Amino acid sequence: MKKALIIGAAGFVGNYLIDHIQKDCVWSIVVTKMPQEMIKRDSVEVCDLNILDREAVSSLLNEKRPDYIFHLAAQSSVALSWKNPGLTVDVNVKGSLNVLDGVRELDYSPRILLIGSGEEYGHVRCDEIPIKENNVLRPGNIYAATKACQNMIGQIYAQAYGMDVMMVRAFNHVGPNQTSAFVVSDFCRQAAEIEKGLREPVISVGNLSAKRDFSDVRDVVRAYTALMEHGVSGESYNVGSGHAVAIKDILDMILHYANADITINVDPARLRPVDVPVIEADVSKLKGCTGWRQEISLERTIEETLEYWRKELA
Ligand code: A2R
Repeated sequence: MKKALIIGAAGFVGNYLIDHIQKDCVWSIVVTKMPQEMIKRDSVEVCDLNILDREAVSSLLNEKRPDYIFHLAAQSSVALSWKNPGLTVDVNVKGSLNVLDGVRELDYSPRILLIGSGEEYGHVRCDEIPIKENNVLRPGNIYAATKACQNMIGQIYAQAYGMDVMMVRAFNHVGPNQTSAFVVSDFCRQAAEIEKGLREPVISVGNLSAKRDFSDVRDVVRAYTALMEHGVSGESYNVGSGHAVAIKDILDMILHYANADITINVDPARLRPVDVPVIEADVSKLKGCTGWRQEISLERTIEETLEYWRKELA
């Protein structure tokens, strides 16, 4: 039986990846979390690991000897990356390097999937949409720059050391259980709070014209396991829906499902220092390589995320 190691499994995506592997893959699962985090799952071995601790990364890899490594651990917030660029560089670049170096020292070659971001493409020109994997990278924020760097280092390790490393660029993924630091979850939470009378019937928003490529986190983790089985070493793969949707349209969907009359307030504090107008993935490489298809509509994701917040607030 193959053994999968998920590094950074206590976050939003990790939980869904565990669910999916348990349901659809015949693999044993070892996961890591930060010491202060909690993971309680049946049939899953849970270990503490800070990827900035190089020795700890090596000893965990030597002890567990996984076949597949999903590297999810990251400082994943664009907003925090402006406030704390040093931490973001440390975790997303140095931490990933620690994982790659730990793997390089092993006496066998596990498959590694490095999780990057659609944000790496940054300031994309109109004629470059939908964005292919070989597009020029022009990162527009610190988080994006660190993920672009992780991708480049992953490619170099695959070429220089013959390591079995693949990279994904995941576009915006959303779903129940996501923190309200991310736009869809934030709006759903605000709508659920309004329904419960916990706030004035006004949703505070940032830049509504930005277009992003949203997909359901459950579709995203299916793409990750499909790539683990069928992806080609040294390659990067976009993971997304292939359709950019304006934040305004997302908001309209949420207002449609909300059981309250809600007005919109543009809050200057929510506008990012630099915003990238349109990001949309070309996912033909992922589809061609794995046969993966999107299964969950944005409407369903939004309805379920709103329902999640209703339950959280109950
Ligand atoms: O920051 P925390 O305490 O929430 O922990 C996060 C963890 N993490 C670390 N793990 C090990 N060593 C570190 N030095 C370290 N710093 C942070 O990685 C969290 O539990 C996990 C990442 O989960 P989320 O922030 O919820 O990200 P999400 O949405 O699950 O995204 C997974 C991957 C990331 O690489 C994103 O950049 C990418 O997908 O979009």
